[in-house]
Amino acid sequence: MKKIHLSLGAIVAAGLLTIGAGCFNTTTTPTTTNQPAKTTVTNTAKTADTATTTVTFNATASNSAVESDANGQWATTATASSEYGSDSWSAEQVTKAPNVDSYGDNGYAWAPLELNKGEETLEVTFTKAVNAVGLRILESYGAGTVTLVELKDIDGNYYTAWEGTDTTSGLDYLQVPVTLTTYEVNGARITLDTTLSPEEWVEIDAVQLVGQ
Ligand SMILES: [Ca+2]
Repeated sequence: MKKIHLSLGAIVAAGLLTIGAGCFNTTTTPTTTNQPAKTTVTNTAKTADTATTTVTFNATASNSAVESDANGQWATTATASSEYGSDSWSAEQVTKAPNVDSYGDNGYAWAPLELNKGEETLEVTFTKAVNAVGLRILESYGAGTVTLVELKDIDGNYYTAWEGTDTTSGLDYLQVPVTLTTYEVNGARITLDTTLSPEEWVEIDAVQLVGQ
C-alpha cells in the first residue's frame, strides 16, 4: 500500500493523468480527477477572451443580414436639428428596428422640417455601451446626403468615424466601419446636407451600432 501512494505522488507531480482510477482505493481517486477539472476552467476563460476581441463588421452586408447581426443594436432615443412632425417623421421614428419597407416618403422615418434647406443633424443613443466596429444608417428617401458620421463615447466626446461623399441609393444602409474603438460608444451624430437632394425629402428609417 505504501508503494502505491509513492507512485501516485510521482505521477501527479509529472502531470501525467492517464492512470486508471480502478487501480486505487477511494482515498486516492479525488486527486486524479481534480486536476483535469482545473484545466477545463482555464480553457473556457481563454475562449471567452478571444470572442471579445473578434467582433467584426461586414460593410457589404445585405439589408437582411444587417437586421440579423448578432452584434448590432438599434438606436433607442433620437433628437434632430428639426423634424417634420411630432409623431410621423419625428426623430423618434429612427429608433428601433427598420419599419420602412420600400424607398419613398414614409412617416415611419425621420424627416427634417424643410426640403433642400441645408445642414441638418440627427443624434441617437444606444442602450448598451460597446467597443464599436461600425455604424449603419438606413436611408429611406432622399438618399446620399450624409456628409459626416461621428461616434459619441460614454463621457460625451465625439470621434469622427467617416466623412465624405455618400453614394447610398435606394432603400439601403450607409455602412461605416471603424477600427475597434478603445472607448465605449453609446451614441452617434449624423450630419446631412439636404441640398444634395433638392427634389426628395431626406428621410432616415433606422440606425444600428455594431460592437461588443
Ligand atoms: Ca423607422
